[in-house]
Amino acid sequence: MSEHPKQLLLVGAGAIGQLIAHQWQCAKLPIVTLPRSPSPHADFFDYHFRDYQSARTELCRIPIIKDSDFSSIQAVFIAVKAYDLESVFRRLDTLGVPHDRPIICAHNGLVDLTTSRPCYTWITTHGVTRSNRVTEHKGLGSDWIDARIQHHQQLTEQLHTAFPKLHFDADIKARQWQKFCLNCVINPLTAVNQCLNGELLKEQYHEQRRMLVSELVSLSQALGYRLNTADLLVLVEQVCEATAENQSSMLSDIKANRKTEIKALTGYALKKAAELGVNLPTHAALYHQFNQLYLR
Ligand code: KPL
Repeated sequence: MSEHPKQLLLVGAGAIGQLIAHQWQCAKLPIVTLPRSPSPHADFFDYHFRDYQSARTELCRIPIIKDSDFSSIQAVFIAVKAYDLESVFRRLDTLGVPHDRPIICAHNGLVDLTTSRPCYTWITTHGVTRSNRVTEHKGLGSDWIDARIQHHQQLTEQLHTAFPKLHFDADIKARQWQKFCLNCVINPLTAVNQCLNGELLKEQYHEQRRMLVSELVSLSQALGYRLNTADLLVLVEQVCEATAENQSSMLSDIKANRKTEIKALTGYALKKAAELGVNLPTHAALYHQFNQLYLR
């Protein structure tokens, strides 16, 4: 067993996972990945990555973890879709990933997950799109992590090295809720209108954007989050602007015929609203429209 485990195990090498891996590898920090389905002959997971505003596409590779050697893992970064989260935790248990290893979870939407593992939420507003096998960092956003992770000293140092602008957030739940709200506006709207994030700034979406935001503020207040319509509206617009050239993850999922996170976003908001007796008619209508278009 290695005395000083320091590798990061990436589970979910999709668009966000590759962005994380790329930054980690640029900082020359060790990373391995666990593919969805193990292939006994592959030693590496290869990906093509184009950095923000770069004209060059790089071929990058992440070693695939072998022989259940999980003692060398110091932390796990999970970048899978919300609906896959539970099965990833079951897999970590089955594979014997030590229970004390910190787990960083970066997913859109909200899931009520129960685990005794030390979990830390990661929030990102970067825009990353995958098309024609190239992952492109198209929108410059920000990253936040649960400040409690700073108990893990070595990992924290690595995080500082790989992500110099990472925010350590003492109220990550509020940040996660805020991100949830903006994804509940941007993702389904771009999906049903088949448009890039920046197009939502057009006048034709103004009223719907405002209604979606104001209903989310009612729900937020019922849940005890301090949000107001004007601030949330500005935030949504800022993210649309910063990721204007990006195709939202939900529209990317639809185009690639993948399952979407609609249930963990609008579905979750509607469920919570029903429990609390809050009305979300604009979200309900958008959910209905989404399901009419895409439910297979
Ligand atoms: O999180 C995103 C997503 O697409 O899921 C945003 C921030 C909206 C960027 O596209």
